[in-house]
Amino acid sequence: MNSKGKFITLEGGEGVGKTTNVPFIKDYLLSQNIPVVVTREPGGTQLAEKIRDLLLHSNDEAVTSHAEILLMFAARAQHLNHVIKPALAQGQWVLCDRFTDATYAYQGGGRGMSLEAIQWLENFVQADLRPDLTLLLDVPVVTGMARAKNRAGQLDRFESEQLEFFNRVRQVYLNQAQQYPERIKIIQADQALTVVQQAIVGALKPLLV
Ligand code: Z5A
Repeated sequence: MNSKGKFITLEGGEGVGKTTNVPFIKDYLLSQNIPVVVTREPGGTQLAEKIRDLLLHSNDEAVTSHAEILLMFAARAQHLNHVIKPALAQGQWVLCDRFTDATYAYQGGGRGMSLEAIQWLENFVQADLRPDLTLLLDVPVVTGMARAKNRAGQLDRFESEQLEFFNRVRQVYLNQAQQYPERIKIIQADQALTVVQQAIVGALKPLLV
């Protein structure tokens, strides 16, 4: 296979349904005879998964916002070079659960880090690589938080944040969608799953031609 694959990212605040919809999107692409690599951020390689663990579960020592953002991009550099770029070069599609829009939303919106600094790091680590399509699953913050709380298990460092944090996260995601309407498609995800999935297919179809 010699044509380059497409890079699809899935974004949104907590509990919007990313994990639920990843297998659906994968199966849909496979049904269209499209080879797809499914991955996630932070993570996706051995080292990046170790960084993920540090980012989500470091409770012994406060993680500064600078350390957090640099660790996000350190994990991303590994992931891009060992997984994403090789797969795209081989003609496979890549479906990634979160990518750099999450850094704008969580570190920029949530933590208040400078968006210019994030943009600089994005250019430094990714050069001109950007997703071909980003599906932004959007639900009101209280809905997402309620869904996440209903799941079993302990909340991680991000999930333990408060309502205001997630309101800022959501606002930056929506701003990003307004700034890049060609790339970022908003999927209203507070609807029945079958309706959400129809909207996802509708957003994917233009990429298939
Ligand atoms: N992070 C960051 O700060 N900066 C970065 O650059 C990157 C990441 C890349 C890990 O993300 C954390 O990393 C993340 C941001 C940070 N922290 N947070 N919060 P993650 O993606 O691994 O974890 P997550 O965001 O916490 O995902 P999540 O909470 O697991 O949400 P989700 O995957 O979008 O939701 P879900 O598990 O698919 O669904 C939640 C529940 O809702 C579940 O019970 C479903 O059955 C239910 N659900 C799903 N869809 C529906 C519909 N349509 N109706 C009713 N119920 C539904």
